Amino acid sequence: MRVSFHKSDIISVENARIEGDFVVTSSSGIIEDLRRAVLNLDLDQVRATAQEAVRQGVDPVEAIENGLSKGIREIGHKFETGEVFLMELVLGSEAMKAGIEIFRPLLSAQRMKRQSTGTVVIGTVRGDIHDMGKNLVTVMLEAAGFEVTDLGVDVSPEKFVEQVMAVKAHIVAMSSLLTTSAPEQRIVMDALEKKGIRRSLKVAVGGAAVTPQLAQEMKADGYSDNAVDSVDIFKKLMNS
Ligand code: B12
Repeated sequence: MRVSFHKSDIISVENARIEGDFVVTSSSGIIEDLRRAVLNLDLDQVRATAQEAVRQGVDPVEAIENGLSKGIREIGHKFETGEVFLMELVLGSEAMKAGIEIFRPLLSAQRMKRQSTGTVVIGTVRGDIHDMGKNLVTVMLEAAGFEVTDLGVDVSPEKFVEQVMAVKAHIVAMSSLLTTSAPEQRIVMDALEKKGIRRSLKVAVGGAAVTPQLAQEMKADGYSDNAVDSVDIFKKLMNS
């Protein structure tokens, strides 16, 4: 929502900007500040803005998806075009993590109120160490009541299969951000097939290296390009 006031009417407004003669305040202002703070690689600013967002009661999911995540993706784009280097990528991800840590208690609090929705084993596939998207999906699933075993990053197909069997998972979820690691998802599915358990569970894939087409080709049961939709998709998978 965007609301404008004439400058003369304003005594004090949180989260407002001057545009010409008007002061514009919007609930998305602080979210935009979060995006910018990540983009500026400014850890302190990210923390301060995230704390302010919590204080103002901004939806943590929106703040993460439309603020922090947008910032880090823009850095990724700049990395791709050679405008920034690996160091900036690292610093940007540190800034994003710092922000997520501030919102995490709010997301975890939602989890306390719910009953178990299903059991999920999640991990980033072998050869890939990107974990922020996976962590976000994990936090969101937990907040929605799923019991999640997070295997971390660089997870071998054997480890996926072992854990799926150990916790009798309903869904196995794999994240991949590198084009070189995306084929690993298929390898895990083949390993599940070999063990005879592929049909008794659902497979969800995601991460920047996965497209809807790729997910379809590898016969995954679910795909999403964001943590919010992932929850709906996982709930649907539980009922299918
Ligand atoms: C941050 C980052 C890093 C950080 C990772 C820190 C960390 N702890 O994760 C660091 C600096 C370590 C890093 C390293 C590298 N990176 Co990097 N990195 C990124 C960057 C900028 C952002 C990734 C991110 O965190 N996004 C924010 C999160 C929230 O979004 P997300 O991961 O997409 O996740 C969302 C959805 O995809 C979905 N989702 C994710 N997983 C799953 C799983 C399931 C089951 C579901 C349903 C949904 C889902 O929900 C999430 C939440 O909304 C991307 C650029 C990009 N556009 O993705 C490059 C990028 C992925 N990296 C890239 C590269 C090349 C590398 C390096 C090889 C660089 C190097 N020369 O060393 C190394 C790889 C090391 C390795 N072996 O893995 C390339 C990959 C290119 C390619 N096509 O393969 C990218 C695309 C940058 C680019 N444009 O060139 N990287």
